[in-house]
Amino acid sequence: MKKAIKLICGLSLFAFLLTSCGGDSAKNNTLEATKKQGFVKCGVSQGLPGFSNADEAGKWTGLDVDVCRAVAAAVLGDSSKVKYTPLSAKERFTALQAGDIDVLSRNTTWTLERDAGIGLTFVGVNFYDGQGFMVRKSSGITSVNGLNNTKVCTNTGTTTELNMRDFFKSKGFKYEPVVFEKADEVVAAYDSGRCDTYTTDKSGLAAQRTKMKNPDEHVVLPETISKEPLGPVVREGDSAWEDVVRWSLNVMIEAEEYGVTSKNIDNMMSTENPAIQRIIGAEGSKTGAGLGLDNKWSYRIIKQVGNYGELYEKHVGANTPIALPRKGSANASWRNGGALYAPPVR
Ligand SMILES: N[C@@H](CCC(=O)N[C@@H](CS)C(=O)NCC(=O)O)C(=O)O
Repeated sequence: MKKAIKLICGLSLFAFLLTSCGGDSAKNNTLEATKKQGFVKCGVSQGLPGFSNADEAGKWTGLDVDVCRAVAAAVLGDSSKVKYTPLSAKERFTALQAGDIDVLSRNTTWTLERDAGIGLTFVGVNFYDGQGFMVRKSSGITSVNGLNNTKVCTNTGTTTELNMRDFFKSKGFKYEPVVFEKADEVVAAYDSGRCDTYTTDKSGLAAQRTKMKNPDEHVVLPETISKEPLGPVVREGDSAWEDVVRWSLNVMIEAEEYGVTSKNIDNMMSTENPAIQRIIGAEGSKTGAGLGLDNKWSYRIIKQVGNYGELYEKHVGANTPIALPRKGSANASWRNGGALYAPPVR
């Protein structure tokens, strides 16, 4: 009798596992689900120029947007096959956990707790950043050491909020946090004078400054108080999808390192250099097999989206309103003294 009960329990547990796994198959096999649905479900910000921002016609552009475009080019053959979901900082992780999006590419800092503690996985870094403070020039503040007894505007659900606490505590400074969920509310509050300072990632400060009434009236203080490696995130436990997103990013970084651009890739098809042959998916290269893709996945990314350097210049480089200097920063290639370093495509 006991044996029979055990058997029944065992069988029903097995059946339960089968059905519950089956029910979640779209979330566990995102690559196949994406091929079927025909678009990449991409979580972006609610509007951060240079990173993820929609124009009046609803067209999304930016360095973070291009990660999703690259995945779409690799998996679906067309970088435009992306459905964008704008998310606040607070909403972003639950949207990914719930399967509302399959890639979160939204100025998100890679931290231990986020990577190891909430069922998510960071696949790399597409922008090395750090937290800073903006003040009105008229305040006369020229360093973070002048921030005692200030009102500080920032976003909730961010590393910014946590670093802000650590910073003021470590300095022994008094401050009053003024916190909002939506970034536009933070900008509006600071711009209208409700706060003495606005703190976020330095890239975010440069981007949000473009939305202010008089951008020239503000200055970003020189100090950087934290490390904010920003990168794309996927759900934990779906390694096929994780690999596709990771290598879509890596190949854009490698392409720059080997001088392959969206403009010259077609002329490079006859190259004799084996490393370049692999990066561009030239005849005989087999990089797609392990990813569950064809061997032209990387060609399409570089041709349709571009290499990392092209994207950087287009979205946040010196000739854009964001104007984030790359030279001398961690975002320079490791060959030029930066931290940008992709594992080899081979
Ligand atoms: N990198 C930080 C901060 C990210 C963050 O949400 N920053 C705000 C301020 S720049 C933002 O993205 N705003 C744009 C938006 O919410 O649309 C994090 O991952 O927590």
